[in-house]
Amino acid sequence: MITVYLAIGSNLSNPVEQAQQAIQALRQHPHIDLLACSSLYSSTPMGPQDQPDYINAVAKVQTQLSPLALLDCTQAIEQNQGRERKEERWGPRSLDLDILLYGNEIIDNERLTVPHYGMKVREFVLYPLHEIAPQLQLPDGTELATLLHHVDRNGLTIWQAQ
Ligand code: A4P
Ligand code: MG
Repeated sequence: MITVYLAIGSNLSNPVEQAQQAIQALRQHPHIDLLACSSLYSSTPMGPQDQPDYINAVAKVQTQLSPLALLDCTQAIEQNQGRERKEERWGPRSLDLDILLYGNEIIDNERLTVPHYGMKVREFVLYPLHEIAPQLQLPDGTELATLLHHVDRNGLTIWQAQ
């Protein structure tokens, strides 16, 4: 079994419900065990500012799925929740599920980059992750707690405590 951290993000079509539904989908998945989930956070948009605030959270799961099989699952959950892929970079979305960490593996292929390329600088990833994994070390040895010291909360607040 591999321990995996997933980032959940939504800013369209009732983001709180989107996040809760995604967590429920992970909980019910036959090949994924949900171990923990952070609170739901409200965050200001990274990227274009003319879009609604986001709801963000991080889930800790265990799975025997390969990285790409897991990506198929998370993308299927996105599709089920009405995700449309648009051209605009960092634009609004009903649900985004990103694989942050897959055990201690470093993965870099056409479909998957793990650790997630933006995770070290995104407050809406680091703070929820720290809530459920305060002792975490990244595969390169970086302490999560150290990263937090360098990243401003940027208005991040707990929307719904878990
Ligand atoms: N892909 C590669 N690595 C991964 C990974 N570790 N996890 C590939 C998941 N997917 C990965 O993803 C595009 C492709 O990335 C996938 O087909 C997969 O093969 P996508 O979900 O279609 O596109 P995306 O999520 O829009 O990608 P992008 O542009 O990287 O978006 P980001 O970086 O995730 O940013 N502001 C706040 N406050 N909160 C947010 O959650 N999110 C975004 C999206 C912008 N601003 C935000 C937030
Ligand atoms: Mg994504």
